[in-house]
Amino acid sequence: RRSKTKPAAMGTHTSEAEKEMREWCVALPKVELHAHLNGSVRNSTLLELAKELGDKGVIVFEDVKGVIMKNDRSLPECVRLFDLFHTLTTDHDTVTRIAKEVVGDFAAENVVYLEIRTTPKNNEAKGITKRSYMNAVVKGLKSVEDVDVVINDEKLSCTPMSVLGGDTKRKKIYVRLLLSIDRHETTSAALDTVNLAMEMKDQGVIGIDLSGNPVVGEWETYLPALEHAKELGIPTTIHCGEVPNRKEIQAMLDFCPQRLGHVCCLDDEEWKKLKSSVIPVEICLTSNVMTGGTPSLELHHFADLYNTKHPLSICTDDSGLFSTSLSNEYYLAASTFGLSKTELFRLAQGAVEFVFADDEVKKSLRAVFERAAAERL
Ligand code: 6MZ
Repeated sequence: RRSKTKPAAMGTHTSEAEKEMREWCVALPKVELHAHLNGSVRNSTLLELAKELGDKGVIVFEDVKGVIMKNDRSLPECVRLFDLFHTLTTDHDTVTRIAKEVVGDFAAENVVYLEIRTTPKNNEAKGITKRSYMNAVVKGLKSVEDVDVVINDEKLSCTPMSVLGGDTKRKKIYVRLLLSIDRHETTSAALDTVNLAMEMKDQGVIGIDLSGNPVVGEWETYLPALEHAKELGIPTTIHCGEVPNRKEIQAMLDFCPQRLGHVCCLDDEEWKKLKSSVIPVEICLTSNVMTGGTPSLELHHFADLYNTKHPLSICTDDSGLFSTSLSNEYYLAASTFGLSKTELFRLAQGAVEFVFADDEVKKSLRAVFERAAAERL
């Protein structure tokens, strides 16, 4: 295994300067485009859920506690961990609870627009269908109490954007949902997910993601569903190149999704192709270091993409799993690559152009950043 520098230990600022910069990164309005619901659950919630299942004898709490609290995981370990997470979270009430908490956590650090992605799951034994799973997620978004959550355009019309991201006591956040196709799924299951996305358009569902264990499955299995999404006008984002896979990476670039996630293991030719495609990339610094997609933060491909002005957006991937936050990811970009506040601000602002939401939402978000610029810079 390659040696790693833990992102949390990085930083060139003195502690006072670091503190000030960290606070600035929290205050900065931010757009989150790559966050998996079950990867963003608080450790405290996972532990509480594990304790309940431990008391019922379903799992051995002490074993699970050790796994949840372990840091520094390889990609295969992460994938296995998700099976455990799903055991803990997959019932309707818990799905509602975690959706509510995750949105609240992002809003608390001044995320003004959040695209949260999750894999709709059938679980016959628990009476769960893909549709009922998603209804539980939407219920969670609607039950956030201390933050105004804007999940569709109707609500938008009665939500004055003048207060979004501003200094009012009550925070507001746009939330949109992406339905993930898991790489374990069959073509028919993947098509079901795309059709469900279409059915739930008026409930904040806005796009399709392809994710899951990158060494499992074949591109040809998901292609019909991704093409169906394209025909229906549903935007797609694809996990690409988490592990080297020439044929698949080429096919993904040829498919031309609206966005790509990760792009860690590209060779020179794929790199050229990506850059000429100008497809925006969702950058997940901590995640890529933790899972070994990149050898260290300093060697992360962010620097190259940033220097060549490739469209990108800083994201968390799995803030719970990797003990990070979007503010921390911005801080790491600054401390590792020497970005100034102005450059960080432009990065955050630039992400508005890659959201899947419509032009009205974009317009409002642009105004949020303009106001923030007038106030802070
Ligand atoms: C690939 C990932 C991932 O959908 O149950 N997921 N897929 N690479 C990653 N990088 C570390 N992180 C998360 O959220 C958890 C699911 O998201 C995908 C995996 O399929 C995982 O099971 P949901 O809400």
